[in-house]
Amino acid sequence: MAARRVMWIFSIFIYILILRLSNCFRSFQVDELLKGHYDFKDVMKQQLGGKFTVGINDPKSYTGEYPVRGTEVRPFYMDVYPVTVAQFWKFKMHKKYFITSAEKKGYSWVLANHVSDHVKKRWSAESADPWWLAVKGAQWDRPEGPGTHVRDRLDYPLVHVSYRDAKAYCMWMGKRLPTEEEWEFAARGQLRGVQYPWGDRYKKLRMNVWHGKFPDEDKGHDGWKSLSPVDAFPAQNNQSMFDMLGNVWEWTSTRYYERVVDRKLQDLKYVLKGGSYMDTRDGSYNYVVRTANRMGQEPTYSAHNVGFRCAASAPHLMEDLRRKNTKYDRTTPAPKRKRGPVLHRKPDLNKTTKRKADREKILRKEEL
Ligand SMILES: [Ca+2]
Repeated sequence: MAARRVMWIFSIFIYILILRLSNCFRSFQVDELLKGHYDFKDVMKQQLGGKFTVGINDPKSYTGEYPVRGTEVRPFYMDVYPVTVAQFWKFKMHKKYFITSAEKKGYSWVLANHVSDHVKKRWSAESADPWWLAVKGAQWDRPEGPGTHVRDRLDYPLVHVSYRDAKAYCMWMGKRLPTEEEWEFAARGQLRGVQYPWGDRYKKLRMNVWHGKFPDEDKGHDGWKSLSPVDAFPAQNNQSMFDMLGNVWEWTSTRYYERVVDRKLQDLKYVLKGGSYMDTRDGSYNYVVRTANRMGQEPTYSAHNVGFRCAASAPHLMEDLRRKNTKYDRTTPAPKRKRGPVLHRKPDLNKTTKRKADREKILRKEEL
């Protein structure tokens, strides 16, 4: 009896040992896979902040980007790229018990065109919008559902990520989500009030958007018919920020409210910025992709075109901002000039070359 018990304990010990060794081996494999992808994209850019305007002057817009309004942001840092698959994978390796909203719900939204027939039949359900499918098992490492993987997409933006997931990742990194104002400030660089990060005129091959008739055909004139790597296009503004517009929507920490509904009656939603590969540059299908545009979603929402990037406060740069404001702000009153004593002298008529009439006038006053 005692010998059997010892055998049981020994077997359990061997089983745990094998399990731990296989986990270690798997971690090593993942580390090898992520090497060269993880650190490369973990770069932040300093944004000095200051006064600027958010929104756009387009009265037809119904998303809340109109009217233009003045605001101010404090100095902060912003991720140069959206968070990539490799970065999040690293996070998941460290936080093994963290479950994303999509994993918890068991499904996430994927564009029907990107789902295989097999998955469509067995693993998906339609929604009110026929182009969206709720795909069972679609999550951060299975972007198009069962049978798909991200091993060859390590530099792609992370998708199927909710506000809650994004916030948890940023906190783990010692950062936070940007506010809507910060996001717009960083997108426009030094150019204020412009539609695109590079200016007001649309340019080809600068962002990943939809070309063609939605949802049947994406012609992929920009080279990409679905998601693209975060550095597929050159930096979009003069601050070297990549992928701000197009590719994936990005979560912010700003609450979203419909303008015409009482705020107290509205569900909790957060603002997403930047547009995605499913949106168009002119708004012919879905959203207009421009710096001011915005969308509101619930904190547990996740989809194939939603990602995020992180920000961090920079209070040590406040003095630099104050100095900049003093230098450039035209509303700052000019310093008063010191004036010397006023001297009251009698005019010397012999030395002046005034006209005769003036001379006579002065003489008359003196006589009085
Ligand atoms: Ca495209």
